[in-house]
Amino acid sequence: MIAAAYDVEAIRRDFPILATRVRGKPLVYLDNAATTQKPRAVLDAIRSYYETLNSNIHRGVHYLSEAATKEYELARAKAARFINAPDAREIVFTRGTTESINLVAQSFLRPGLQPGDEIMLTAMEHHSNIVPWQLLGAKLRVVPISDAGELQFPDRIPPRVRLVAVTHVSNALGTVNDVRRVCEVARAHKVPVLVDGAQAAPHLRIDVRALGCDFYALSGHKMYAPTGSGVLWGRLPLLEAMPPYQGGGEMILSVSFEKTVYNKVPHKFEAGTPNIEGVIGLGAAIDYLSALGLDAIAAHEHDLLEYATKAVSAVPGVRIVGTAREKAGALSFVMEGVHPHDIGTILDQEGVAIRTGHHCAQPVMERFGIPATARASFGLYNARAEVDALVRALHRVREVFGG
Ligand code: 7TS
Repeated sequence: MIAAAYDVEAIRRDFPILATRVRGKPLVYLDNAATTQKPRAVLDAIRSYYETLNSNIHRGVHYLSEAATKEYELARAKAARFINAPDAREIVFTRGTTESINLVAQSFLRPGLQPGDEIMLTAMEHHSNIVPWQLLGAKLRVVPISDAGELQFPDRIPPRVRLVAVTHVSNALGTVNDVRRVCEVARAHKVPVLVDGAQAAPHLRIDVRALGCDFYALSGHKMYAPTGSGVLWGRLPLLEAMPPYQGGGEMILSVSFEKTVYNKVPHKFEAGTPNIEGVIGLGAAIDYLSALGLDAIAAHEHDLLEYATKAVSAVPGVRIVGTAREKAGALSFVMEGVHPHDIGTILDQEGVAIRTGHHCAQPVMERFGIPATARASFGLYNARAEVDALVRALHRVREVFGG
């Protein structure tokens, strides 16, 4: 049985920071959608890189440079396997989802964009899947969501739409979107699809081939890897046809003042010295996730989310925001008569870390007619006892606010 083999207490010991005490109480870290903690395997990989391999990659003929290059490229192969990409050259290392989306906006969409062209996105996007398209001056066509927070994706795509940009999992609602269906509809209209996988990659097994998308963006730091590491996956012919995003070293084959020849994919998109230790750390995080198994992680987190949904809903005055049938990772809620920031502050006194605010998804707040929510978000190391601590702390909030 997968569930029996999933030993959350043993897993917790892999994460040194989880032993932290906050104001004399054990840390209950439920802000994983913002960033996840790092296992010792990732911390060790970074340290080992600096102690045994540190040098610049792709350019040296000496031992260290070759060894570091090998590790860096090994991480690319691991990332490709992790999302079932057909070819490791389709993995572009970026500093995260935000940069991945901006790269597609500037390099894929900007050339050839005509006045009146549209981008189709959804009412549950994070700002980083809205603003890069606005920077292009493109018209946004917004797919609505239901009161439960489910996507109401149409069967047809209007003729001026040049790209569909959709989040796989909503950071504010926890909704898991049926991205496969979105891609099917888009393909029938020959419109490419970019998937924002920032909140999906830590929780679900990602298979870009099965999804049928054209671009997939993710952030390392949300999947137990260092900050400043991330991936843009794109179909090879698309990447090959795209101009470089930034100019500099590494992305060229030859440079003269008359003519510069760009390097091949993916190096064409990795100008300058990259975040070598971040990428190597991402490789270690992928190993760690793969060893636990994405299906086992998903099953554990699903159990936790169901348990939390029941327990949090039972606190007087609490209303869950986002009640889609398919959810992962995040539980957003509001409490009658209490501002979410006050919930967050009182929870912090109890050692419970959650996020409060609009979660960089202001259109979602507008859709539900609220300024903000409190959000508990779960990771592979969270335990039911931590949900109990959250609920105890929420009762404390009620006491303080006289409920
Ligand atoms: N897309 C989604 C769906 C996200 O949740 C986030 C970050 C991003 C993109 C941007 O990722 P980055 O790594 O490039 O910053 N979301 C959150 C959050 O929910 N709380 O803090 C950051």
